[in-house]
Amino acid sequence: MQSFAPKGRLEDERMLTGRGRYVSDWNLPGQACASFVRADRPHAEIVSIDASAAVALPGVLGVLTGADVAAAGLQSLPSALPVKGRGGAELLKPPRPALAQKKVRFVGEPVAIVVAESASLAQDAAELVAVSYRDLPAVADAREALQAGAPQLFEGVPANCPFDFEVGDEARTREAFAAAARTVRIVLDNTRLVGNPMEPRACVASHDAGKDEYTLYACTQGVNILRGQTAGVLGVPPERVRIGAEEVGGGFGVRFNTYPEYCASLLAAKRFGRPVKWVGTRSEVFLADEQGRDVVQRCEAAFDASGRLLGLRFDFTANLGAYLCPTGPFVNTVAVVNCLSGVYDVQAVHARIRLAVTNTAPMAAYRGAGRPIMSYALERLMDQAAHELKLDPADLRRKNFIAKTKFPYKIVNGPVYDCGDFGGCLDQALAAADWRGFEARRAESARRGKLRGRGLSTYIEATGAGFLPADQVEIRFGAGGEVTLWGTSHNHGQGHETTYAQIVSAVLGIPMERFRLKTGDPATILAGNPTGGSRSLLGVGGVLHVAAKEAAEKGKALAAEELEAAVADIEFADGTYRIKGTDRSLSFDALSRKFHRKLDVRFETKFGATYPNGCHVAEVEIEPETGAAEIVSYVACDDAGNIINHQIVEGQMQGGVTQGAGQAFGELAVYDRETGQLLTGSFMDYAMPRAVLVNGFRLLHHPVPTATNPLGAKGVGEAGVSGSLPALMNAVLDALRRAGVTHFDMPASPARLWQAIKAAESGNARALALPQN
Ligand code: MCN
Repeated sequence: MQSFAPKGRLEDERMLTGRGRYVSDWNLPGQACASFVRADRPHAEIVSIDASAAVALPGVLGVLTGADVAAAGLQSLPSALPVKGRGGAELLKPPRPALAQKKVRFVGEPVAIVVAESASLAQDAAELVAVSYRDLPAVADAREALQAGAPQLFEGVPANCPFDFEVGDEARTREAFAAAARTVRIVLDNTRLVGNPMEPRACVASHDAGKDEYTLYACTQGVNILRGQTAGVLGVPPERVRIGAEEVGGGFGVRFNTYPEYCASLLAAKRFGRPVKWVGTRSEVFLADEQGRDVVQRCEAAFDASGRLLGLRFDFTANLGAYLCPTGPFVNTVAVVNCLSGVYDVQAVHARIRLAVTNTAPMAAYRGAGRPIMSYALERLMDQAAHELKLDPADLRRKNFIAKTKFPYKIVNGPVYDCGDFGGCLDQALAAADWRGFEARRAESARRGKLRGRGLSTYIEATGAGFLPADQVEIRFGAGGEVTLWGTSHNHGQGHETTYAQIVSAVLGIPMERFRLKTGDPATILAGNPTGGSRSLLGVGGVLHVAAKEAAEKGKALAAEELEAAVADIEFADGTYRIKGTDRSLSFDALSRKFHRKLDVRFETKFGATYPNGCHVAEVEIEPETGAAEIVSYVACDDAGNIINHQIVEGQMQGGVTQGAGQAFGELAVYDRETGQLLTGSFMDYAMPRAVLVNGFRLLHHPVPTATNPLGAKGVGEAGVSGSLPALMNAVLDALRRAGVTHFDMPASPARLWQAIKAAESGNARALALPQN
């Protein structure tokens, strides 16, 4: 496909000159402001709420609590899972009210909404709301929550386990392990993270009493899921909820679902007859945004004597927090096992995943949404196996890859990989990383007193499925030659404005500068998926590509008239209609200006899953005296199929790898075992990654175009995380092994690395890892 890649991104000028309108920039006439009273303890009965002092403050419109939510008939926030668990059991769905009713279950849970003339007044008034509690014992750790005698969060969720999930072939896996020459086992802590988009959550909620219609401007990854979920909570048909959004300052998965604060703000707008604006703080991001990961992973592999993989077995415990988010159960089950056996040709595979509720913030998707759980398990296990079997980690992987000739390849639990060349990707990455020269570099680092380690990962992940059945787009042509693209997956950093324009421009020949993208305008409602699962390009971009061709086809008759020829004699290529065999032509651009709006198209279809994959090779250096670690080389060779915009793809890969590095080297959300308080509730205690963390970045491409969408593209938005997390931690452990450490869990912060090295010196080789039983 011909492509017109611009310099930079179309959206950059607007962003860089401060013309982006974020949710907190949005204001409605007559709006009031909200502040939330939040639980200050992890588990308690609410004895009473006294809002009289708050309400008495001049300028306070009122205070709503869980009782008001119940009286107004609001429904529980939703949660769903399209599969059954062990023994055919359904997901147990404990209710989650927009404001706490009877009990609070995590620190930060919204208990009351206070509405006042200004934000500061609302905050002052919130501090005057007196909530009296009767404390209950709390549990923050998922494994402890599942143990007998643990504090129980919900009557309807026995043993704190709302779902027990399994996939694969248990009997065949048991046989494979029984027949194995060697087995390898590790237990890993896939740590808890806070998403932390740049823009804290915010909303402007209003209610039109005449039409009984709600409007919500909110930080969102796409309006349709938010609209459906919010309408469900309000108990009205989706048509009565309008969702709007322009700029959204990052999503990372935690801006996908509706939130209690949005629903409570809409209720308050209706109750007080005024628009209500709420702008959250960074502290509220830490306490009450959906969080990510927090899975304990028991992983086992069985091999024959030559290192051929015979079977894989996984047993995971996932911490879902105090309530089930709409996507929490899905992300921690189905999304984890979409690539259950990774890039390996093995069918004797079984996985069990137990979900647990605990007194912590609810969990949902975080960049990778389940896939980094699986890639981390598999790729740490493969490096561990190479170490124990005394094989080269690259050779072990190559020996077990699904061969290029075996696609389409169905994995044991059903998903079908469309295409790939895992060996080719590996070879390209190894060559760029100078795999063979590593021992010399290790020796050179040692001369400088540094521990050098190398880690590999050959990941695969699923992109593209999407929750909703179709993606609808619209292309509108204006009189001045401007083109407006309409879609449903929201652009919150991924550069959609640029790449979508590129795709349509390539078909119709209209310069990209004349394109605009609209995704969050309540005036135009299209069916389709939000941004998630790295599917916007192949899902929405793919449909736009077809829609652009439809527009060209639609214009053929008009072009024939203009050129005074028969339609059958008109051909279209590179944005131009031509009478076959002549030099008489007319550009689509000229035609669309003349007949503006007549060539508009609305088109819908859906393109399905495809599997980006790649090989990442990391080298790290650790200073044993301080524990300071540095990534000294990073090579990522990825198969993203055809690439539409290299600059954006490289940005996405860098972002994903850096996000993996954040988890590997510093980020960690810690709840205190005794008090249930979030100990890492600010950037003073929670180590966000910085750009300097990732050095010597080299990005390579090994495209194997997919036939599952017309662009031949695979997703890239999350791939960097799936590849980097295991590669980096494999490199860290490889370095630590030189100091006698045998097991180590994230994060590889200086303090933890130093402690692990010191503990190994005293004979404890696995002091900073979970017990391996
Ligand atoms: N692209 C391309 N060629 C390809 C694949 C993609 O040119 N073969 C381009 C696309 O056109 C798009 C970008 O790369 O501009 C990412 O595309 P895609 O892989 O389809 O992913 P999405 O756009 O659906 O983004 C979702 C993904 C997810 S799920 C999370 S989480 C995430 C991420 O993207 N959150 C982000 N990247 C983020 N980047 C920023 N800046 N902020 C976030 O919140």
